[in-house]
Amino acid sequence: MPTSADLHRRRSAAVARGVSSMIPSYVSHAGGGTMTDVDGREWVDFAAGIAVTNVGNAAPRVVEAVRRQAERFTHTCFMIAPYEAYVAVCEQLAELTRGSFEKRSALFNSGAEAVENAVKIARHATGRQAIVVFDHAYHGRTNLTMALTAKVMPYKHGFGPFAGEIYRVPMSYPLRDGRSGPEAAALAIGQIEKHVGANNVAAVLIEPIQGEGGFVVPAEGFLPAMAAWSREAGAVFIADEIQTGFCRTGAWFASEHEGVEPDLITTAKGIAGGLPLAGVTGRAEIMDAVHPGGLGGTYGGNPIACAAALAAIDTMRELDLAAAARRIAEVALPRLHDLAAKHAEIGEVRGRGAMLALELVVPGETGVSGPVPDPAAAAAVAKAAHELGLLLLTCGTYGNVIRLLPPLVISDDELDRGLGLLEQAFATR
Ligand code: PLZ
Repeated sequence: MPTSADLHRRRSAAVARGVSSMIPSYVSHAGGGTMTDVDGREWVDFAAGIAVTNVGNAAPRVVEAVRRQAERFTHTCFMIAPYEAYVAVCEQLAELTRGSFEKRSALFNSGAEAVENAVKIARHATGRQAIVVFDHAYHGRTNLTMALTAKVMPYKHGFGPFAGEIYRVPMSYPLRDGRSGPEAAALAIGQIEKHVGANNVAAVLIEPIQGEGGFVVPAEGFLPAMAAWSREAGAVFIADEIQTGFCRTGAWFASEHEGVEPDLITTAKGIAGGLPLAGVTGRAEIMDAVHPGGLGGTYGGNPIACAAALAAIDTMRELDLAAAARRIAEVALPRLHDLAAKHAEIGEVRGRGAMLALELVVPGETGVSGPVPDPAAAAAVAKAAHELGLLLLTCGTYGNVIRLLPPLVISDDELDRGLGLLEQAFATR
């Protein structure tokens, strides 16, 4: 097998520079809570491929389902010749998402594509154009979703012009705005009414816990207030659960924690154990407002990806991975709080279930938007972690947040090892 160094040389001559990788090691195999590189080194996985392999990498049921489906047929295009697995995934999405109303789903390939389609559907159903998004939001890298995404570097820099009729309002960010949920919602709503007008809003689009933007958990009451305002305004309330979905936060979907029933929800990542699949699910009258043939794509709801999703969902049910995510929080949070007590640069420990974060700041310094972010410290901790064999990601508008996203099937021993490496990374960086 070629070494990582060999592969890196080949890569430099063949792969575009714009596509970068966090670590210089190439993967050989992965499963449970670990990944092994081609040089034979084992890593503890606190990344899960950015919240994708919730059921673990190469999860046995997923592997078997993929193999079986690949042997029967690999592709027909659902718009040409339909098949059961697509229908079954849509049935599962209706069952697993909140709300006792009639639901419909459509399947796509990536998170960004799901978000684009949710926007298309909301605009079509309401006959309105304006889309409200939030500070620190991340919704993808396609042209429309770049416009919906807040952060310029690296996502938007030099890639404009961007799509129109997108309006950004402040997000509830307890560490930085000090506002209660209802206060933060009042501020956002005031701006929408002033700058957009309630009657022009097609959709309010929000991540119930922001992912790339910094694992920002809005203050209690913010999401319900935004959902209620949306309903009142006749706008579609869309929860982007692409990163938070499929048991990640200790529930099937993060909007459940505050009893919010989104009109539409976008899913991807964890849905199919690593195969590319995404969905838009929601109220039948909104979804079905679109004319036949108005939604689609060559690969959307590919049969192998759908088979993988059904197996992944089975696994989540049978192993009760929502409970596993809550248990990861129970084990990790005390350790993270202890770490924060030792390292003054940890300004906040936050998150839900197996979506946990440490926000790093300059101790004792406050700027216009709260504690001064320390992205250099986050980068140094991540680098030290990588040297120690821990796959650890950063995130945040300011790049100063360390995030923990282990596969939900990580063993107690692997979790303990990973947390130990994180502690060591803080001590040695
Ligand atoms: N919505 C909430 O988290 C993807 C992006 C990583 P795609 N997040 C990881 C990167 O740098 O590209 C994401 C998300 C939320 C939408 C998306 C987009 O999903 O499957 O990457 O298109």
